[in-house]
Amino acid sequence: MEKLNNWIKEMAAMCKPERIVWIDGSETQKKILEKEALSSGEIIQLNQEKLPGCFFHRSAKDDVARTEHLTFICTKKKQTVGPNNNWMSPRAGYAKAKAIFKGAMKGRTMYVIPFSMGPVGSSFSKIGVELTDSIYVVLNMLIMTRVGSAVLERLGQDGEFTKCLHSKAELDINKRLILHFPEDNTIWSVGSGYGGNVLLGKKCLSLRIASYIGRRESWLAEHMLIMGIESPNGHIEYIAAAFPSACGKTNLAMLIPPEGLKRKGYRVWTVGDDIAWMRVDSDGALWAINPESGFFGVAPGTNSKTNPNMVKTIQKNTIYTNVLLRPDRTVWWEGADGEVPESGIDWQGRLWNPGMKDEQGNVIKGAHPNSRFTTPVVNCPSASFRIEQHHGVPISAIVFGGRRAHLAPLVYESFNWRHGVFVGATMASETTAAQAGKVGQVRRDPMAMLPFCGYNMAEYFRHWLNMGKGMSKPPRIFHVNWFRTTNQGEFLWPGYGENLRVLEWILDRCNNKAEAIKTPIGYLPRSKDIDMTGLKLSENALEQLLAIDSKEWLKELDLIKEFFSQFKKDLPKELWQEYEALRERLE
Ligand code: GTP
Ligand code: SPV
Ligand code: MN
Repeated sequence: MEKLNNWIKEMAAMCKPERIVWIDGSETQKKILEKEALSSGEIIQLNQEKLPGCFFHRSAKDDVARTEHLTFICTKKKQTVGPNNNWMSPRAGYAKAKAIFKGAMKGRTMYVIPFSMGPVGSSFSKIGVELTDSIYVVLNMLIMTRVGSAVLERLGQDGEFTKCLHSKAELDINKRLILHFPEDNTIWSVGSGYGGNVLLGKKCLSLRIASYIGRRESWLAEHMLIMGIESPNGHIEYIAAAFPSACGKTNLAMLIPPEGLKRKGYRVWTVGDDIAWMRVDSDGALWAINPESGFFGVAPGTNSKTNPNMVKTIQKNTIYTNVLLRPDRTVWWEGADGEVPESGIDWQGRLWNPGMKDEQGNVIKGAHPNSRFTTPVVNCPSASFRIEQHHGVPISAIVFGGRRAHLAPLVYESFNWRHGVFVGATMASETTAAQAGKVGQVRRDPMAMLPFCGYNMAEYFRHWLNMGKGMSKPPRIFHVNWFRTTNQGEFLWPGYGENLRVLEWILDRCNNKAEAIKTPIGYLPRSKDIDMTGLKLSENALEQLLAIDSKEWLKELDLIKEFFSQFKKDLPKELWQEYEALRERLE
């Protein structure tokens, strides 16, 4: 414990907190913290009859999403982080952040949160300790990670842990930095109080730092959901799927099978909705765990039709952030169940009525588009019984996907692992409210990891190629797109539960039970290969969803070339070969 204690002393000397409190993970301590946060106004208690154990929190107006432009990877050499990360030298990073951290916790308490990503004691798990001056962060970490004394015991006398330091400081966007020091296993985050910027076990540790460690230790840390699909004969197969932020991972991970499928009796088991750690086991297959123990899910659009399992999950012990507060102290957001409330307090704390407009004439939303709930996985009716199993689940298929109004078909299968890596590496998607900045801009987002890969993406692609060579039973790799639209901008595919129709084809392909046609981009189902019983789409919709426009794809190839070129000689030549082969097939 000497290492841990010395580090805490050093950080406290810099941040100057009034006192230091260790989080033990007990219910008693949690209650005390809730009381304190209630009395300071940091959280609001919701209607305890309707929403027992639930709280509400509003973050600062300019602190409502991850801030990628303020997120840095700090390594000795700039080359280590590649062209897609913001870089600083560790010396500059520590110095800049120190200036903000200095005395930032004056008059406040510094909480010490020992946490485990992954089940405590699993050889797969990683331990972190987060120091923070925010009770909101503590309460969220208690849901999202395994916290407390058991973790300290596991850490032992001088075990390895990720040193995570966070302070709200002044919540000033001009004094906000999210810094990663992979060479020191350290994260420093200052000036924010929201989500992925401050729950340091999530994107910072489990993706940016873990991806760096994973390359060294030969495993994968990915922005992926994990779900089990139990088929009518009772056999459960697992898939992992990478979609960029706010592109449907949470919804897919807990879907309810649609009416009408010819094969009845499917059941979905949720293992995770955001992050997967995957390694090759002694059977030569890829096995995955979800390192988290909670969901930090997007509120808007969540209702009993789109995601009935989540609606049930968030009825208790849930923290709601930046949603609309109703007069009866329940919550609402755009696309929630029931009638639009007649009035409420919006996410900015202002009186709100439906249809209100701002000076530019735009409708004012009650909830922020990136408003979220933090809720324990155990609340979820579809939670997998394998979550606490230390070996995780075997993965049959990897699915990449994005939000593309055009181009990408509903689903296609790659020819092999190497081509699958190319498909993942060339993914693109329209930006969403999950990151600060413009919404709806198409950007390349390889494996949905653009904002989360802790090192040079060219090396990351090489790591993926190598992982394939290490498996005797590699998962098959697919690409999906639920978001293709008509020229009028309407979604062609109904999505949500109906997505199981596509997953059914994917699993059948894995088991050599489904037909496909070979196209230049990969194997595609014919319209009749997708079970559409009980689902009526407009005429030709399925054909449009499965159409491939070679001219458009050739244009896309130019963008891919531009993207690949920035890696110069670092890009694995296999990916250039895949690029050339695709161009030839299209031409
Ligand atoms: P992060 O938590 O940011 O990583 O997001 P996520 O990938 O888990 O996305 P989530 O499932 O929360 O979905 C984000 C938004 O996309 C929500 O508003 C959903 O209602 C919407 N969405 C999810 N699945 C579908 C779908 O199949 N079709 C359509 N049209 N929209 C969807
Ligand atoms: C994402 O943006 O991909 C999220 C939300 O899952 S956050 O935790 O804020 O990163
Ligand atoms: Mn995410």
